[in-house]
Amino acid sequence: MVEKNLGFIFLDAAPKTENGVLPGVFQTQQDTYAFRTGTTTANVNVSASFSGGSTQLALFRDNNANGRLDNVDSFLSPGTTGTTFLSLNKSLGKGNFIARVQGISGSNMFYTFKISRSSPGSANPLTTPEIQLGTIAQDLRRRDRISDQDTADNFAFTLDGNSSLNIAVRELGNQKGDANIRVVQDRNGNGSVDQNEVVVKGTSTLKGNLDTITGLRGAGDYILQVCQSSGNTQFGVTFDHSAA
Ligand SMILES: [Ca+2]
Ligand SMILES: [Ca+2]
Ligand SMILES: [Ca+2]
Ligand SMILES: [Ca+2]
Repeated sequence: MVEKNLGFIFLDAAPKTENGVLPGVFQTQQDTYAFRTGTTTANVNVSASFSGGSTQLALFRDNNANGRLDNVDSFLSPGTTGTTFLSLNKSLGKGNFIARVQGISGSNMFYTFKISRSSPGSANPLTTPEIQLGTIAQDLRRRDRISDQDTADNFAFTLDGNSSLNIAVRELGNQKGDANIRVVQDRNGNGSVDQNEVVVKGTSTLKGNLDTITGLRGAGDYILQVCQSSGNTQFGVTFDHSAA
């Protein structure tokens, strides 16, 4: 078990990366990463990428600010479970926090942990493939939501060389929240969005409840990022496929 203190996470700095390994002993193993945040309420994005196993990522408030997970600390729901890609996207004010990485497997579980803190309204700097859509070869619809508890959603998809895609994200319901969208490619496979990896940013309508990207083409792996600009909202995504 590793207890690491990452210190202060600076606003809009490059994501911090830690490589870890949980021993494969058929018992739940865990590492913890403590961090501090400043007065600006900002989007904190945390991810853990494993090669397999049964894994979990959870966030706690470090109430006694000692950098260690103990009984007085409080769980900040929800945690995420999975096998390969785990992520949390939360709006957090000033405080002391701990991210806990857990896993259980018969063999050693190597993982990469990432954390970033970005200004409200800015896009998610991490490329974790949270929602995996596979190759898009026909029209596709999805619904999801963004809120202070989940400030960003990453939709991972693949296009072949004969496809063209129009993407529309519409805020649903009472429209009290606003989202912004962009498509990125993690070309160097490091799990974050580097300078030359933004493919296209979405265009917003004047009224602001519809964001669109048109004529996306070119064979490759992409990620549509739907990010909170303000408030909480449900949204619908339409992937409109046509032959290029
Ligand atoms: Ca503590
Ligand atoms: Ca969501
Ligand atoms: Ca998310
Ligand atoms: Ca990258």
